[in-house]
Amino acid sequence: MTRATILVVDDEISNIEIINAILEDQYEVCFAISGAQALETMRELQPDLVLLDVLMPEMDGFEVCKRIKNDPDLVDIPVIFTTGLGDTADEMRGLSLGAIDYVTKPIQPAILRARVTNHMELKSLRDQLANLAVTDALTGLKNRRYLERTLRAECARLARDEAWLSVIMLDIDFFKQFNDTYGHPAGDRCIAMIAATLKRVVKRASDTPARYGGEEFACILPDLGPAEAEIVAQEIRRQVHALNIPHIRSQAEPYVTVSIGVASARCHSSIEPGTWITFADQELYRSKAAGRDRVSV
Ligand code: GH3
Ligand code: MG
Ligand code: MG
Ligand code: MG
Repeated sequence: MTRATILVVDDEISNIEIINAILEDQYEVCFAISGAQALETMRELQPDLVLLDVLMPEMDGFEVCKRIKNDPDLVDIPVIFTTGLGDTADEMRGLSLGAIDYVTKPIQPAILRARVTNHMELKSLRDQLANLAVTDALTGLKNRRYLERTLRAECARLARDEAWLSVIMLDIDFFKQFNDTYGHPAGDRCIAMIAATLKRVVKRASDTPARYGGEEFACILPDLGPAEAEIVAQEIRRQVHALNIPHIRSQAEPYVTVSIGVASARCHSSIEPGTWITFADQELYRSKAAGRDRVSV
């Protein structure tokens, strides 16, 4: 297991050294000596926890915390203030800004270690929960919730350069008959095998393959136009066919096949993210109507 990363922010090197000595045997400790450097390092490293000094020149810890809590990329990283300011009002202020804890200097090593351990456990549970909420249990693929969230984010990102975005929708052919013939557990195994095929083919880090619903899948393919997305879709279709999962009651082939619809457009702030799903669905319907086991773009 990789060790959790803690960012220590303090304008005094001696403080960083003290905290580092307390935590370095258990954690990956990195540091920043100003608020601006802290924000930059957080974006780069996405640490699991931040220990934040309050009194610093230029940008103080309260301001850094405010910015962290207003930044969607940083908001989930827990902040613990470590400060010489021992007053109740300061502590109240720190906690009201969204910090999860407040530790006063001089630091008691055992106390700091214990608090950090507790917060790390909570963070890990929170991460697991967040991951479960967007993961499909049968296939391990991302679920529809994640797909829709990612589609919105990608549309906004790609709209800045009016870049291409393609969405693939995929539905298993004659799957009701498959379940009727081979049973529901075999149907589940079939869904899992198709999901594995999808993961194999759709593998760029920027791609999002997902289970959209029961026996329907979708993929978000940033920066791909219609011709390139069609190649991906054909490869998925071909590889599913090549699994040679028997399906004697399929009216297309004696194997399990899939029909695919592809929607491609250059992103623009005036185009609703849902439009890609609607159009990919229409193309999917055309593939079904034309005989199944095919791709429409
Ligand atoms: P078509 O070729 O037109 O798609 O025909 P179809 O029979 O596949 O029709 P449809 O897509 O409407 O079928 C959905 C079927 O998929 C119905 C349902 O029993 C089955 N199904 C949906 N989710 C699951 C699942 O999680 N496991 C299993 N085994 N079957 C599922
Ligand atoms: Mg200071
Ligand atoms: Mg369906
Ligand atoms: Mg189907």
